[in-house]
Amino acid sequence: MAIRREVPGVRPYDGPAGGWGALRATTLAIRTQMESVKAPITLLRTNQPDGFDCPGCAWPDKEHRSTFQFCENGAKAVTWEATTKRVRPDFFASNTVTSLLQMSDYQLEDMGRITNPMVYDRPTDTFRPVEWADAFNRIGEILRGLPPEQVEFYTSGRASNEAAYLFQLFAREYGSNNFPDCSNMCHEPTSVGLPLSIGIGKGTVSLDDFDNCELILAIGHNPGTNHPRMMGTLHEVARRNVPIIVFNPLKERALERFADPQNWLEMATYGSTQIASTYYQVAAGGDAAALKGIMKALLAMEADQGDILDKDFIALNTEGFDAFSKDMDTTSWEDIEKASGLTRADLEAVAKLYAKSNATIVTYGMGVTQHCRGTANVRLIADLLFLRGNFGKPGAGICPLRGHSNVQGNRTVGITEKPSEAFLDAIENSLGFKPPRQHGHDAVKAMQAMIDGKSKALICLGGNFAVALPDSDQSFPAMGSLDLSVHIGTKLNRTHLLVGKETYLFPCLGRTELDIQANGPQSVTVEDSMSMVHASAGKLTPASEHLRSEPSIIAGMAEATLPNSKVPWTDLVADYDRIRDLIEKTVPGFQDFNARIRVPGGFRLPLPPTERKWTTPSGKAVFSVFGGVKEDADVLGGEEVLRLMTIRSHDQYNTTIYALDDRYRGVFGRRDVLFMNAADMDGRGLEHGDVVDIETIVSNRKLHLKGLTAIAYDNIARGSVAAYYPEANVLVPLDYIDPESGTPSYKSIPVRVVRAEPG
Ligand SMILES: Nc1nc2c(c(=O)[nH]1)N[C@H]1C(S)=C(S)[C@@H](COP(=O)(O)OP(=O)(O)OC[C@H]3O[C@@H](n4cnc5c(=O)[nH]c(N)nc54)[C@H](O)[C@@H]3O)O[C@H]1N2
Ligand SMILES: Nc1nc2c(c(=O)[nH]1)N[C@H]1C(S)=C(S)[C@@H](COP(=O)(O)OP(=O)(O)OC[C@H]3O[C@@H](n4cnc5c(=O)[nH]c(N)nc54)[C@H](O)[C@@H]3O)O[C@H]1N2
Ligand SMILES: [Mo]
Repeated sequence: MAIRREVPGVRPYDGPAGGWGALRATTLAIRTQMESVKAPITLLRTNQPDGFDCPGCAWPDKEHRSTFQFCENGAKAVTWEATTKRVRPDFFASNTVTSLLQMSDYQLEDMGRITNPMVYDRPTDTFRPVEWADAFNRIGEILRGLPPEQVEFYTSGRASNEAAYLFQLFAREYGSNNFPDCSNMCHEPTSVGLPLSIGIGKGTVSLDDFDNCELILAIGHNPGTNHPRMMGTLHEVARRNVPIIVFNPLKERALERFADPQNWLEMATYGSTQIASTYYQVAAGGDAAALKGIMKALLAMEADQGDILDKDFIALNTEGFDAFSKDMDTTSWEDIEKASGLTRADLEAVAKLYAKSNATIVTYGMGVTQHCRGTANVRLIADLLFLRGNFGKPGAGICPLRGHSNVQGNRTVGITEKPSEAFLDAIENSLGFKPPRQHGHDAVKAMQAMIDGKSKALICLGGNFAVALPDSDQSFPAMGSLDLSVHIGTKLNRTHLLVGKETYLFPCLGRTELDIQANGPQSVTVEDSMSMVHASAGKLTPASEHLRSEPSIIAGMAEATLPNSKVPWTDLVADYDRIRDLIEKTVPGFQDFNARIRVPGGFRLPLPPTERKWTTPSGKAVFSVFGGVKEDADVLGGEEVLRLMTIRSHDQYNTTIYALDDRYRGVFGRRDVLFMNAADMDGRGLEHGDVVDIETIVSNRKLHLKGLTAIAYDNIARGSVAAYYPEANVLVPLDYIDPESGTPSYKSIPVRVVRAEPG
């Protein structure tokens, strides 16, 4: 191979993931954000029985044990919130919003925690401090003047159960079911697809299942960065010699080799453990084809030798098998190979291993869900598991890796634009107001309504709404057309700065901070990826005396908006036990809620599939029919078309950028790169380090991103390219979504890549 030219900030990373590099990175995160005396104590309280839940990810902790689980990205999440840096009113006074908008989200958040409630002042183009009560009153006045269906209530998945529950009460008593939430951009295909297949939109495995599994298929997720505590689990599984088969267009280092910082021997010897037994670089968007290939091979083995499928399970528990297997018959190997980028032999080999395993877990993430057929993809995973009865037995099941630390809980307690009648009835009976029955907007629909001028106000419980959504060129201006925007947050981001006619910034307490209300210190609760609900109580002194808790801010707005409210807002905020009592009354599964969260580790919500009970309309688990192998129309298959995946670096938490490195992928100090396979570069006359322009080819609008540096990346599948989120969101069309779930196809955007025009 020709020697590649040097590209600044790009060099191969040869080590394992984890190990000493992770310890070094943690030290750096602490040094740049916190006083080093306070930091270790804070970190030791993460995920302890009486401490706070790590805001980093939704992977559970075994019994919330009392030893500190080292986790580099958990430490970054905690120190980022517990930072000593502050953004005070004098800062806002001396910086116009127009000037702040020139800064990146990284620079904005790195300035620290917001200390005071602020209101936008148009004549000076600055934010100025405002009294809480004045702000609430004005918001109430505006909301009372708007039709409720023109108001959007956004929830980011970090919000606690208590805050989310109050937020939906406020919106529903006001009269809106508009609940765009980050889950709509994330695991909505799980929330929509799994109920159709198994009766509930949640994963079915527990941590114990990982001790008993005989095979793991890991599809479309990057745990070394995004679910770092899962690496401890995978490390143990790999050391039991259990095969872990990975499907991912990118070779992610942590899935190849990982050194567990908890393992002193590995650390002392600079050793590491191989994680993936086999790594298949499936094409972006090719998972449906790959899954169908594995199942087609399995059905062929059954026809040949019998005893491959769990026929009792299929007969007793499922329906739809015949239509499903006919669909496998009519799907050709040629189509499967072309769409998946894998060979028939590869997929037959996986089928053989799968047939040998008595207990299989499939784990999956955004690589599966953020596609035009994300829901159908998720259902294929359930189908695969049905074939060998991998539900309701130890060591087996489905494991969606949730995103935000409480995104699953938010859904459980009522953040949904399509509430069930039963839930609305329970609200009506317990609270005495009539919630609206008409379904509302999800995230994409909310933004579309804002673009069309049909929605006039947006209230955000956390998050970075406009930046996280697709098509920034349309989404950003839509924010400016609002009559009212309100942001409850901890740090400044660009969505906050896209001011409407009136805009409020409400700084809130974070997870790590002490929350004292009328009846004393409060705790909140969260639900992890495995449906365990447990308490979280912050201990640190709040970043400023002016901060309020999320429940208290929501109650303040609600009281000011709804003078005749039936909800006892002040009482509820005085003691969060009372909010939990209401949750218990209105949401199934929370019996003795307050008693059960006082037990360390909390409790598990009911998961009927673990007992082979299927709460589908027919009472059976349901096979799906995918039809074909492609996720979108044929026109998109031309030779020059590449599939763009928008991904997270190792130094970011969604739109929060902690630093500019992506250590395991060998990118340092920059994010303006496009990962490309060398053969795809050759085919376009491109060289490593060339500056390129990218154009999306599925939109009526011209979506362009100019000036990324293309890097020849040996670890990416041919035909797939990758760039960082959120910089690449300008390329994602707002209407290029999975019609079943509404989730944008962030991971498979058909694009053309050309050398940048000089000048
Ligand atoms: N440190 C950190 N932790 C996080 C987050 C964070 O940003 N930073 N975000 C949180 C949130 S909200 C979420 S949702 C999760 C996200 O966690 P993940 O699900 O891991 O999300 P991503 O990093 O977006 O992408 C995952 C992987 O999908 C692969 N991929 C892309 N397209 C395809 C495809 O078509 N097929 C297959 N098989 N693979 C594909 C990419 O190569 C990448 O390795 O993490 C949560 N935890
Ligand atoms: N192109 C592309 N786009 C994507 C994705 C992708 O993979 N590719 N992923 C999508 C996914 S999976 C998700 S989940 C969304 C994420 O979308 P969001 O949830 O909207 O985004 P975040 O970046 O997590 O929000 C960060 C902000 O949350 C606020 N915050 C932090 N802590 C707290 C707190 O304790 N309380 C409150 N109230 N606020 C707090 C801070 O002000 C911070 O600026 O993005 C989606 N967008
Ligand atoms: Mo997410």
